[in-house]
Amino acid sequence: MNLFILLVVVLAIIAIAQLTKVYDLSRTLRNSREEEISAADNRLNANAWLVWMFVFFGSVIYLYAKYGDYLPDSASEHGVAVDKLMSLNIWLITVVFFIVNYLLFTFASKYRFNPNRKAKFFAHDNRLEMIWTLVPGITMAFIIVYGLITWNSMTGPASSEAMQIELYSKQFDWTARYPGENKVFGACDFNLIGTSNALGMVTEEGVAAKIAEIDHNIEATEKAIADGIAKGTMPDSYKESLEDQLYKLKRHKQRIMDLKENEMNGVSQWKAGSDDKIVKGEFHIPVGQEIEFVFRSQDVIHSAYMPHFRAQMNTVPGMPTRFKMKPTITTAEMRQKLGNDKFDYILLCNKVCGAAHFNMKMTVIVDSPEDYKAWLAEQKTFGGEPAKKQEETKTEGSDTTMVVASIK
Ligand SMILES: [Cu+2]
Repeated sequence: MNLFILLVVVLAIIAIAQLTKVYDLSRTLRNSREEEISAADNRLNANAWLVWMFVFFGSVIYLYAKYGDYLPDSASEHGVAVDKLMSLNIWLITVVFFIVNYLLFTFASKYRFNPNRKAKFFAHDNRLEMIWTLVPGITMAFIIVYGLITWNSMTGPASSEAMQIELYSKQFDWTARYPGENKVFGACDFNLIGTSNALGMVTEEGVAAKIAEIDHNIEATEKAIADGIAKGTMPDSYKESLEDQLYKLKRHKQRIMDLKENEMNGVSQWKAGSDDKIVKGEFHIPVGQEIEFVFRSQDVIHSAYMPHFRAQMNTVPGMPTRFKMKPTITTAEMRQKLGNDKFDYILLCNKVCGAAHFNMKMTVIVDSPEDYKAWLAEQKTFGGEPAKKQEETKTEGSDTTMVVASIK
């Protein structure tokens, strides 16, 4: 089918080229020059300009009417200001668009070639220069200042009442983390990232388990090298690659040994993590409560985009970013407002970050404070039951407990 369309297009181009040639030839036969255009042709072109102007304006108005309100009312407090700023800009652009295009098309039509008309010529006019410099200049300055004021109020520091939620991005999903009762996020470190610990949460058990895993690998690699040397059949290149692997394992272990246990608000960040709640697929936030999102990324730059709250922020590996907002409409209220009981707020990735970028999303549920509390209470903590876990680590083996003791 595609090939067929391509063929038709190519044939059409050839046909047009041939027709032009025939037209040129007929002019030569008639003894008229190419640049001599008849008054009838000029009239036709001038009218075509006007027809096209109406088609163009009509399509723009149609698109505005059809897609102008592509999002429902803002569901966050700052979003109202964003919408106001956006509407003002759209109005200005629309007015300028219609004036400029009206002049462009009507002048082209009205001032078509007329052998009896002579163009007025003047080299310079100070008043005109003033008008077309000052009017756009002042308008632009107004837009920029208004935009900056809105931006600053949106991105300023969160108030002391704000609760924090971490949104963690990686190819290709989102994870939300809530600090527990102590209101402190547990420490994270990329050296501890693994299949069962996607966020790289640092806890005593986590550190011990990772070191035990690395020790096991070091032992196996050392044994492979020793065996190879003993047998005398190991190629040099293979030995080198094993040694390289061994070096990397030891360096990884050292990095974990170097992790320092920091305190925050009087709570050890290694212990703070065990009551953190980690959720996937969907996360809840309470209506009317200021929320400060902290964004982190594991791999590449993603962008956390919540269109219904008019919120967007890049998530950058190695550099936490923030965004504060206060949701004002619960999911239930918005469903009622839109008459759509399947409606859900959404968190999307708005940066093309790889093959499954399109699928990187998470549902956001805005609850009443009571519902939110009930939901949060149901979520499991990272450490499960901390007391029980510590018991297990102690009975597992004395060497891992010793490693942790030596780091501390
Ligand atoms: Cu992404």
